[in-house]
Amino acid sequence: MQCRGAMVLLLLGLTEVLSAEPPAAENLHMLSPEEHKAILNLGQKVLPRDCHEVWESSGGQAMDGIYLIQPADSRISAYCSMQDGGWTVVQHITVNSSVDFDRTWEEYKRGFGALSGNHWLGNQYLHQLTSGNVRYKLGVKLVDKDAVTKFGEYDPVLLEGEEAQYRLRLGLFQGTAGDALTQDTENYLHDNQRFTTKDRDNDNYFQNCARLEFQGVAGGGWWYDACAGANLNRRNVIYWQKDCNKEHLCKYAWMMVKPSELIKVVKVKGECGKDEL
Ligand SMILES: *[C@@H]1O[C@H](CO)[C@@H](O)[C@H](O)[C@H]1NC(C)=O
Ligand SMILES: [Ca+2]
Repeated sequence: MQCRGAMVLLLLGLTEVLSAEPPAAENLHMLSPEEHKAILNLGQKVLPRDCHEVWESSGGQAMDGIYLIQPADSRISAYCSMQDGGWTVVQHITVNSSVDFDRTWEEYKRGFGALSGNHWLGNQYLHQLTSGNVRYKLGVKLVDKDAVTKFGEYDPVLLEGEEAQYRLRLGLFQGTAGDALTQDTENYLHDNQRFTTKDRDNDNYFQNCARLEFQGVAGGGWWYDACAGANLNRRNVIYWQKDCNKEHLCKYAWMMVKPSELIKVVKVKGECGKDEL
């Protein structure tokens, strides 16, 4: 029995070498085996950079679902929402779902949850997506308990690297939702804040905002100020200023990115380039 098992493993190993399978996605922990088989571009050798590229190369015909992408060095799988030019989903939450958003720095870095459902794609990958030569924008979609949908976008968006504690940099807002990240009537500003988790306090409050509880549930990781005018990672209340809060309940939220229609302006030495961020 043991011997046969070893033989099968050996053969499997050999097949892998012969067919030169591309390396697996880095975030296999966010996929069940069934979901892994259901990846829509499994086996594609040269991977698209993001979901927008999938959409573009399919002539706008690609279906919603899980795709392999390669934003920079990392091969990952991500959920693609194909309406409106192909968004790469970086966060999805259903209020009171069983996925716990009260996670560590390392979990927020590499992602958690299930890609086809509630999840955080990972700060490292959001950084890779937004820090290249392509200018990205951030989309936020909110659905309240009466199924009224609001939308907002920030153009551009940049997530700085881990050495900068994944600081968030946002541009101009437009949308049907309020702007809860660069403007806040409660004087909390999320733009330009570093990321905070229960085990890494980078916020502007004397305690750790990610540890503050509401009805026994901690806030989860976020770009806290001191603390929040918006927080989409508190599992029991989706919070977005006046659009979603404990009086006006929301059921779902999504955060997603796609390339901007505008060109990224990169500062060039000796030229009079303007760094828009
Ligand atoms: C989520 O659960 C809390 C606590 O049980 C409840 O008060 C709240 O209404 C729920 N939220 C929604 C949108 O159903
Ligand atoms: Ca603090």
